[in-house]
Amino acid sequence: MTGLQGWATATAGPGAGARRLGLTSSSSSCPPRPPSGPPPTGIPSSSSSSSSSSCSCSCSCSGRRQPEVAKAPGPAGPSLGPPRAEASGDSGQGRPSWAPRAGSRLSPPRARGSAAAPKRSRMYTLLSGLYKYMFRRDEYCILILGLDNAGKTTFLEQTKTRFNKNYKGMSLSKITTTVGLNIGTIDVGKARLMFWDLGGQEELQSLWDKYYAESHGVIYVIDSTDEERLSESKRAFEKMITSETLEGVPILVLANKQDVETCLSIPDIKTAFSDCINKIGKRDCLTQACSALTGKGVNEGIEWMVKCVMRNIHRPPRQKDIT
Ligand SMILES: Nc1nc2c(ncn2[C@@H]2O[C@H](COP(=O)(O)OP(=O)(O)O)[C@@H](O)[C@H]2O)c(=O)[nH]1
Ligand SMILES: [Mg+2]
Repeated sequence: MTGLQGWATATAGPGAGARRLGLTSSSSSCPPRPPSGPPPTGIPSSSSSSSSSSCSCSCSCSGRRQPEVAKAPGPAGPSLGPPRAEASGDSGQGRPSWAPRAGSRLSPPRARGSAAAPKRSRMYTLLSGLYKYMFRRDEYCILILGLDNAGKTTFLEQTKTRFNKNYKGMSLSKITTTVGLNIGTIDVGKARLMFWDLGGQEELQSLWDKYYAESHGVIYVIDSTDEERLSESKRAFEKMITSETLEGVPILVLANKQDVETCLSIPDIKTAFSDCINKIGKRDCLTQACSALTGKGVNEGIEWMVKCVMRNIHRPPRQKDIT
């Protein structure tokens, strides 16, 4: 009944929109009147002919008055439609021919149109949310640290070659010492990893902590063939993991150059770094055998890192739309 009421008043001039939305009471200066055109969709064809009588009021109802019977309270509403007994008659005797049967679910076209607007806007919000979800990447910054000559830049080049389909990197054997910083990006599923390969020389190590606050993960590269510098590497590692700015950040330790026969094994390296174990704290940490040159262990290391940064709720990613 409310729908009909709204429809009837919707044609009655200024303020009709508000009334359609149910913002006004049903009492109008002029009684509701039937539509002059064809019936709204859903109205039985028998009710399409108008049977209005004349109205003498000065409102915008065009001088047509709704028959008295339409105002008689019916069982389902206070002001519209005839009593049920009359309304249920097949021929529509006793009720205005334009009035719908009591209990029918009629919704006037205008009222429907106004309901469709918020529906469309909800649909737009849903679709744009879905689009953003599908075409959005979570960006993580990964530091590649370790002493100079450990194989950091070689590892970065190998990673880019493996994870970027069309990437044509430089020949790995031609990589020379990094003076400043190398950067690289790969996409793994919905994650985008941005690598910062920092110089490992002693004077450059003091710059590492400038990047800690922004990083989501650290890959620490050890030269497994350089036993002499292992303790130096351990000191740099220890300093790094005890930095408060890096708290909770996952660390992947790469025992690199495992392709060299005489290299130290993983247990050897773990023993050399055993002092650091209780300083690692609450974070994900993995020691992975690797050869940046041949690619052994590279995929495993990266996939582990992706998993860890994604589940680390303390360092949420930066979200970027794919362009
Ligand atoms: N045999 C072997 N050599 C490697 C490996 N990774 C790097 N290298 C070599 O180690 C040297 C230093 O590598 P680089 O990537 O420049 O080290 P960075 O200073 O840590 O960036 C280069 O001569 C590389 O070819 C590896 O997995 N196996
Ligand atoms: Mg380098």
